[in-house]
Amino acid sequence: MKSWPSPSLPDVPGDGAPLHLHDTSRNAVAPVDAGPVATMYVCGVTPYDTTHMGHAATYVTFDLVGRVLRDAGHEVRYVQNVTDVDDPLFERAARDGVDWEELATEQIALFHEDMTALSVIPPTVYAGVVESMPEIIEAVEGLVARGVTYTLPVDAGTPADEGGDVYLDLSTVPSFGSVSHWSRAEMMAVFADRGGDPERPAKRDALDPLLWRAHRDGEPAWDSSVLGSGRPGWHIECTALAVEHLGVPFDIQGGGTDLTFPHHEMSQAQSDVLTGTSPFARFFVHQAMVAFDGEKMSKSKGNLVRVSQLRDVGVDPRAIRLVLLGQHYRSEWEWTADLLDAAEARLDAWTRAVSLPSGPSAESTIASVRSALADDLDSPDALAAIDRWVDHALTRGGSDAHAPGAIADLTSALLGVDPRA
Ligand code: 5CA
Ligand code: ZN
Repeated sequence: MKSWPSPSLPDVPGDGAPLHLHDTSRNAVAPVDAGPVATMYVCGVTPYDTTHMGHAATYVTFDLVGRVLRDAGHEVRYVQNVTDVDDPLFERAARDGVDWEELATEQIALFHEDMTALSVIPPTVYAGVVESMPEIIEAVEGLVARGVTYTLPVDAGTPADEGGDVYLDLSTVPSFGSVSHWSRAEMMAVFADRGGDPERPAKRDALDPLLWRAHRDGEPAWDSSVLGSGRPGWHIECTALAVEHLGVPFDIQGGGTDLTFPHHEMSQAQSDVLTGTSPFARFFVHQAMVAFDGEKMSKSKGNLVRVSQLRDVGVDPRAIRLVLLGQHYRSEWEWTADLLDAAEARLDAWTRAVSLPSGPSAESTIASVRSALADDLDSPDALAAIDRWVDHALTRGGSDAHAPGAIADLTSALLGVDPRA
């Protein structure tokens, strides 16, 4: 699938520091230690009600990861999916009386406009489910061939050998639980809300994930000679795309904390039995939830602030990006109008300072920004370092004629904000 245009990435003199990130599966901050090509998979949108500030926070966080890795000398191979086949998309299309494919197409275009406005570097591979169906079907068939699945009839009267719903048998996966480390009670508490079907009769384990859903009237379906007609479950989409486009284990699996369980736990479980290799990813990195009106911002609750709504009323997308960067990715926070006002004032000060003919030396600021970001993406600390240079430039001035341009290049390359007017 076509993605969006890349922002310009100026050179910053010297080398960035090696990136350290928090890994959910170890519950610790550790050096990423990637090879020359760092590999990252970030879970993409289900294309409806996009792009809200929670989505934007997630994609800006992993954009920052990519920028820091590039600055430290790595090439970045970045895969992102689009969940353009799944129940929530079909349900929204049915509710609104629109065609699901049209809804997806329109929302994907809006997401691209928002990502472009927010200066997010596009992924190397950007893949939807519809266009990736052969690889996804091959992954489900591979699991069936390994004998780790079982099939339930669509209704009790249909024999299972006429095609049915295929589940992964989690008892065949020794590593299950090693991403989230949640107790069974914790898993059961969220499973149904997060796309699972614990109540389905005859499942061997209530938590077994659906790999293939046999065709039902009114639902789109694809053909497989092994599985019959149907469509893939949610988690296998990301397993198949990561295995296909990165290979396992890859360096960083990203997404919001709402994906820790079941999505990333199941993605790894499926990959481990499919490939015979564990783990799925060396780091599982999770963006904390962004709230609005006192609750997690979510499509199902409808408490959304969309990037496009703010753009439509003339808000500078650089100010939106500065709001997002002003929060550490591992802290939950709530969107407010005051945060946007403060970010607009910050952007204005940065613009005035980088427009000066000279300023104080940029050298120590470059070093501070690099070390803040390498330390588990401390973007608030990086912004504070820029603020100190800006404050100095505006109040006391400086004699370095290269410094204003060097600071603008620094914020453009590492933070994705070009303050030049
Ligand atoms: N298509 C799946 C992933 S395979 C999905 O979760 N789509 S989504 O549209 O619901 O979310 C897209 C991304 O935004 C996911 O990484 C999700 O974890 C993240 N996200 C959703 N809501 C929030 C929020 N309130 N705060 C932070 N991140 C969020
Ligand atoms: Zn995913």
